[in-house]
Amino acid sequence: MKTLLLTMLLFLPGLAMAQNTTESEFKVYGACGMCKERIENAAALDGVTSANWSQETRMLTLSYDANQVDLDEVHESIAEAGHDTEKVRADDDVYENLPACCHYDRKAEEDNGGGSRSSN
Ligand SMILES: [Cu+2]
Repeated sequence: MKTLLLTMLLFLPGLAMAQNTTESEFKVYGACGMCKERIENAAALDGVTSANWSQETRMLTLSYDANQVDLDEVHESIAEAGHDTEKVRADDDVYENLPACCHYDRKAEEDNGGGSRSSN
């Protein structure tokens, strides 16, 4: 009896940790191998089990536990690191501070609502 209880105590946490992994793929703007590292590091939030960005296709493939992390948080984190995603645009300042080799062609500013900003 005592052994059974012990076995259950050891076993239950294992069950609770069973992960529910979701796969997702989205576009992240970047240029070189440094970008790849930066993007993948920024994407590696708690709950993300793997992040792989392709320099060729500019697609980020993500495996994550949707109970632990929201996809929007990953977009935000990548944008904070200086990279536009298909959903979130990075701050111009952060982008400007990237090394020269990392100055990728930016995402079109189509979602800025049509107001003309010609002055500088
Ligand atoms: Cu780069």
